[in-house]
Amino acid sequence: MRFGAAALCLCLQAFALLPLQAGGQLGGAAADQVQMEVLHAPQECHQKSKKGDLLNAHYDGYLAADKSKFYCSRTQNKGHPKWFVLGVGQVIKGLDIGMLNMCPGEKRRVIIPPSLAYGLQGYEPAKIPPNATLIFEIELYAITKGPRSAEAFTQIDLDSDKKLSRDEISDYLKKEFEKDGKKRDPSVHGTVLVDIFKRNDHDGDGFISAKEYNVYQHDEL
Ligand SMILES: [Ca+2]
Ligand SMILES: [Ca+2]
Repeated sequence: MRFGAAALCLCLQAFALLPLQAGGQLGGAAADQVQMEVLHAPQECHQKSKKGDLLNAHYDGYLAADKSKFYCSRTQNKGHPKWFVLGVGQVIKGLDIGMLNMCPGEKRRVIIPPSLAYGLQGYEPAKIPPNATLIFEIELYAITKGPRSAEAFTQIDLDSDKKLSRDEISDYLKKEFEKDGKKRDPSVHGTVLVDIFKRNDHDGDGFISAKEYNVYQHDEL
């Protein structure tokens, strides 16, 4: 990974979580590098994102060619930041690479070659043309242990009844937010909590079961 060369220092904002699309053809060396530029680094960083972590982030995506914006997470899902697991192919490869070792509160610009994005085919639903280099601007809000972690589940499940209540997750979030010491609008807590249930409480019973929580791997709980 190289940090931003020249070019592309326009006032771009970028970063998108679109469904992974096949078609990226991995080819030569330099053309397959993700370039990153830290736009804002928090004063303190107690934790850096790693593969398998569950990240909460906002992002905008731009086409490098004409700087047009093709995606903005802030205009979706009532402005709630997106949740996704890093490094498992939930996002395009370039983002799985470009969001590694990131601190909560950090803003980063990532430039992704087509081979690590939507390749020669492009991605029509998002109006991404063939062979497009993409630019994302990412703001990372929170890092939590990913859903693969049985340890994370038992940590949150204070009464050990093998399901996570709203209060338990609320407590957990409070602690996570305290850890990075970042000032947040009080509404963020509620917003994140609602998001978690929306994404995980599939049967709508108000609890996140071990099975619901452990979406990506089923052999740990
Ligand atoms: Ca519980
Ligand atoms: Ca449930």
